Amino acid sequence: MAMAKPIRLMAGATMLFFVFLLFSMMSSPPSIDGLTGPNEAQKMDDMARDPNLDETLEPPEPLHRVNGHNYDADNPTSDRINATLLSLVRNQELDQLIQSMKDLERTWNHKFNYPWTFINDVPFTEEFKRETRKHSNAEIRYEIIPKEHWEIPSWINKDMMKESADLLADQGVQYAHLESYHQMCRWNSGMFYKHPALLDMQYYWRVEPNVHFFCDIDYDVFRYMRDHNKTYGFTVNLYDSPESIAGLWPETLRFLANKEHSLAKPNAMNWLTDKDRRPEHNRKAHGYSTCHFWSNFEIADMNFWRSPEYEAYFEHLDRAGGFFYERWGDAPVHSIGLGLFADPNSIHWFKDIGYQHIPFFNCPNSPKCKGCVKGRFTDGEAWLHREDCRPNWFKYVGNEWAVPEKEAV
Ligand SMILES: Nc1nc2c(ncn2[C@@H]2O[C@H](COP(=O)(O)OP(=O)(O)OP(=O)(O)O)[C@@H](O)[C@H]2O)c(=O)[nH]1
Ligand SMILES: *[C@@H]1O[C@H](CO)[C@@H](O)[C@H](O)[C@H]1NC(C)=O
Ligand SMILES: *[C@@H]1O[C@H](CO)[C@@H](O)[C@H](O)[C@H]1NC(C)=O
Ligand SMILES: [Mg+2]
Repeated sequence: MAMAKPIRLMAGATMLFFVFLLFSMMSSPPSIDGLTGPNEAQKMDDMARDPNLDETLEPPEPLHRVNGHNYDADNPTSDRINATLLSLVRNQELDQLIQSMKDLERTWNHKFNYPWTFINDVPFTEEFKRETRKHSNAEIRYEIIPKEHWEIPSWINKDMMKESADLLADQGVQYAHLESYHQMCRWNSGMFYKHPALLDMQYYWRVEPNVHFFCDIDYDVFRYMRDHNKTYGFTVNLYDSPESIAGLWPETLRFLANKEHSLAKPNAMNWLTDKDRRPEHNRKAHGYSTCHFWSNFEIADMNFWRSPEYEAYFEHLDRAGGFFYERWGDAPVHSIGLGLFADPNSIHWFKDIGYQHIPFFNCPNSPKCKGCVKGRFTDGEAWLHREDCRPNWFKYVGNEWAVPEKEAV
């Protein structure tokens, strides 16, 4: 049905107002079975000590290592499992991607030779293929995203999207008007693991252009995930910009109000809903702490994203429209999904993987690391230290790498 432009705009504005009304009403959310807030008595202090300063060697055995030719690139019966290094990347990010490749090949993959999968919404250039091939002995796959996985869904109203972006930009939300950024966040939230080229894969290590890896890793991290029953691995845990996700938690609660969706037992609900440490963030995000695993680094099992629980959750969020009317990131969406539907014990802090995506680091205290300052969280402005949410993760879920009580300072 064709509508005159002013009428369409007015209709859009009315809908927008309605959505905001809903969001503001959601500040007293419906009650959910099994939803327990943090214990008021446990007041959160900052970490007494930074666990990155503890001497960090390797995680517990079993660890699977190079032994003779078992990980040679051309070994058809190698010990590699069903896993790939994975990068969504644009042609113009070639140099930055090569930076990331060099670091990861030097510190880990030249030993294990896991395949790389590069994915793009447009075809890779010959130059991109030629240059990236120079930096790994492993197989490299170049894939295009199916249109229907990337394009803005039909139920999204473009006028409303534009007006929402204006409002978000007024509140200082980065990339509010960049449509491709919204598409990227949605794709990373609920689409990437459906790519036909990944259907025969179980584990992935997400790598972005222009990240740094600092420490030699001498065991197969994918085997570590499998042998230790891990679903998800992270390095950095942060607070999010509440303005970019004002409706995400209310929409999550609406999803959970349907009793068919049962939470994992145990789960990380108290980490998701902490309001002691940054009360303002929790208030602006309507009950979500905004704590999330920083998803530019992920080592994870795609079968979790493929599970009925997560799939239903993503579908619900996608229909709600917040990837486009707000700027829901894949980091909070993944993190909430994990917090609700994964056993927290299956989430692993890769404390030993030295990592930087500007402006944050994970830098362990280990002789295997070069080029980062142990315990440094950021090299940016001092206020960025407030963005560290690891203290909440360690408080509520624990830290399997912690030194025994008596040794702690
Ligand atoms: N092919 C393709 N890749 C994209 C597009 N937008 C983002 N990406 C990739 O998605 C990942 C995240 O995008 P970034 O622009 O780094 O987003 P960010 O990390 O939130 O922002 P920065 O702090 O600027 O790095 C990167 O691997 C990008 O290369 C796009 O439109 N097409
Ligand atoms: C790899 O993992 C996928 C997803 O779990 C599975 O469908 C496939 O059969 C696995 N392939 C092998 C060789 O194990
Ligand atoms: C992983 O799970 C399997 C099957 O449930 C179990 O046998 C094994 O002991 C677990 N391994 C670890 C390290 O927890
Ligand atoms: Mg980035």
